[in-house]
Amino acid sequence: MRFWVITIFPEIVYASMISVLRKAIDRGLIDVKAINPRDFTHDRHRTVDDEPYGGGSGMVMKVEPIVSAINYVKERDPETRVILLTPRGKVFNQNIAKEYSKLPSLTFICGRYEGIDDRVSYFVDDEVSIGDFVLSGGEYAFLVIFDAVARLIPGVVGDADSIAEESFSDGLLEYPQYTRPDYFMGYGVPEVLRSGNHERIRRWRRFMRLKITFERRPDLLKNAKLTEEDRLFLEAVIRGRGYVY
Ligand code: 6GU
Repeated sequence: MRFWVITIFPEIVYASMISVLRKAIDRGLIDVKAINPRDFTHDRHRTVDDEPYGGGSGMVMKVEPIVSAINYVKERDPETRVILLTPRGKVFNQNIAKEYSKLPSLTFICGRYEGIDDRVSYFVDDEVSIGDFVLSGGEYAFLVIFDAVARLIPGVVGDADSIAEESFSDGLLEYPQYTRPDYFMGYGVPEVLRSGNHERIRRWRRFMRLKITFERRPDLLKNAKLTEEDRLFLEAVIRGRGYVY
């Protein structure tokens, strides 16, 4: 899968390609290329920003260098989906990550400074935000989305089961994990996990996922895929009966 990033800070993008993502790049599963809008300017100072019409503080990113960069990418990769990273966009989530991971190519536009000339929006397919807070640049939003999407591409993360089981893949938070030692500062590992009884362990993990989701993110339960067993577990959680199954 191809990722293009339109950014005046290509070094942020390239310096972050480490660990799992670096290996995926080296193995040819994904390809990342940063395109600098400065390379599409024609003045001596390679100007990518200017004062806002109507006045006000800060600078605004100019439309021409960004649209020239989009056109450069589209000429080389016509099937790419162009995404503007902006706090105004649709909020990114695991469903969007899944959708993007099935596409052959994505192009992300990272805004900087106080904003970007609004006319850029006529040249993009989607506008996406990563949450209700303000970042100084879209580069960090790109890194978040890139990690979430890339790890869904077959082969990028070793164990397919670990992806299927983890938080949000079925709308629930993850169950608690433990490793040695059995006791740490008086805190033990739940007995059931050392029982060797795989059915009990499965039920306990499912129960804990439902309990933790109910306690911390009840909003997620609305869209979760629940079985008959899940409903019994949830009822026990709601009545405060603890782990009874
Ligand atoms: Cl995509 N960009 C910026 N600058 N800030 C954000 C964001 C994006 N998503 C949340 N905050």
